[in-house]
Amino acid sequence: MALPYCLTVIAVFSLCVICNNGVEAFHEIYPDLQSISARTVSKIHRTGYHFQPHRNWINDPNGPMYYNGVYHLFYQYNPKGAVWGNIVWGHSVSKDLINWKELEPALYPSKPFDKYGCWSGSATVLPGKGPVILYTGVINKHSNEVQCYAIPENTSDPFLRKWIKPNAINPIIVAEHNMNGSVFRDPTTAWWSEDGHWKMLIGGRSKDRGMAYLYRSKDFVKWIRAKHPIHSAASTGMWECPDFYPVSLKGKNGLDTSVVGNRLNRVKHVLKNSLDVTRYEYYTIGTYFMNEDRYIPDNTSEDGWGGLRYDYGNFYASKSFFDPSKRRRILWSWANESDSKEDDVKKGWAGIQAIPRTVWLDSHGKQLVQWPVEELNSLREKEVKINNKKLKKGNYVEVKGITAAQADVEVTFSFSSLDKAETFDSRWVNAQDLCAQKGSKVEGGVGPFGLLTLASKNLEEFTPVFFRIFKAPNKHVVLMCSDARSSSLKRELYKPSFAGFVDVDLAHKKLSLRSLIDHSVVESFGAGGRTNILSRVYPTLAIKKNAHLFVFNNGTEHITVEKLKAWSMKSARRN
Ligand code: DQQ
Repeated sequence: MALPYCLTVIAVFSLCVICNNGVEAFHEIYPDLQSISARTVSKIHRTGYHFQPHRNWINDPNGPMYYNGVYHLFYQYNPKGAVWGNIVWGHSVSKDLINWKELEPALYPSKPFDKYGCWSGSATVLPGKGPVILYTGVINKHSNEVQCYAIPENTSDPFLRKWIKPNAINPIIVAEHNMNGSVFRDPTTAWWSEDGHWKMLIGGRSKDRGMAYLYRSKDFVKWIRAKHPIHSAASTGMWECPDFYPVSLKGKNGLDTSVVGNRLNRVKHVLKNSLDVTRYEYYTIGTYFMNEDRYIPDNTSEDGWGGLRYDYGNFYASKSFFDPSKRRRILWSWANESDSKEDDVKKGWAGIQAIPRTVWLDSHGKQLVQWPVEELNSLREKEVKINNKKLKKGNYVEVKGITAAQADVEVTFSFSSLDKAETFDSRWVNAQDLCAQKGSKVEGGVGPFGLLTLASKNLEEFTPVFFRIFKAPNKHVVLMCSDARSSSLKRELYKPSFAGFVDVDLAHKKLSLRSLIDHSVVESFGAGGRTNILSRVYPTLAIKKNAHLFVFNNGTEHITVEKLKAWSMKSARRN
């Protein structure tokens, strides 16, 4: 890591501990707002098909699982207000991952070991026994964390409504005297190891070194910590919500968390950490050495701030699970608001979940690929198409005939040459800075071209999602942006120019893009899900029927909209 960058990380890290009032627990705390519930829930920016509860605050997805034909999604939830606090495990169930039924909270503070909060955790389905939830209980005001165990009261209740926390065994894990118990949380789904143990990870930190502790158990109740963490990385700060799972080297099928196939060279492992310091996540792909209790990232996978990200936008505290009914691994994530706390209190709600994504290893084995679960397509209606439409520099073409505020659009762009690509400056290492410098209106060679989502009629407001192609000495560099800077006329909003580079083969001179547009969220998948960006935006004009969708090109090279399909999206049932 270059020295100035390293110093910035240390500075940000120290600052965060200070600005969190010494409580190293990340979420901003507004004691006065925690228990204020709005009388009415504002609908303007509420989503039509992204998951959110009927009111109040949510954050991390917890314990997603499929059990007896039902998908369960739990989530960190404040039942009393629209800011973080009073945290319980909200609970919703679904048959298709899209339409949900909201139930009573599954876990709420009720015991000395979780009196100050039931924080994040995971579910493991024990063969022949049923699901067990491991979660973090907070035992005092200083945010001291222990790990707790909960099981369904009645496994034959199809919705597993009630959960019990046996007194005799809880808490099942406490931090040892040489560990910092206020940075010790978020147990993963456990996996069964050939050496006769269940194993799972807990996120932590030692000084500013992020780490994932490994614990093992024969009976799921008595857990012993391995001598060393399964993995750690210097200067990354607290690792929240670690996730660890196998991916197949061939094909898109997901694998059960207990599959270990390194020896046969069929399986790689993924370790994801959510970095508390900056509130973004990164993952590595590597090898799990079961007997040594170690995970080592491949040398093609950067381990730290510059690492690969599931999503280069607003996407945090994600968690995956294996869905045995369709043999796929599914990824959930929290997308926070970007408006002010005061706005959230007025709205009466805050936080959504990204659309669940199927995740698999790319055929070259160096990165993951993600795509919205196929069930989402059941909400599509009213399809419109554009084929072979040429876009010259400065052309904006409206995609008419759909509800542009609640839509799904898939488009493939092509170009006949890359000769006009702008020269790439090797100092441009930060995609987000580059996107801020070269926004959608800044003329380029090949690109910027893409979609203008949630646009007002005269483009006073719009969120462009676009590509720009550069020429580096031995390759082309593709930048993908989802730029919120012009998304709203309202000023007091966080409007980042989110961006990521796309590792894609341009031999066919084509690039594809899919955007899920849903009132205050634009969730985009570049090049078939190789680079993804979720933006939260709050238009004031481009709302409901006044929202428009365009394709555009502001590069000198002509771009062809080879094939575009867009759909109005029905609303999901959520109660
Ligand atoms: N949110 C939870 C913690 C977790 C954090 C508390 C991540 O368990 O570390 O609501 O957003």
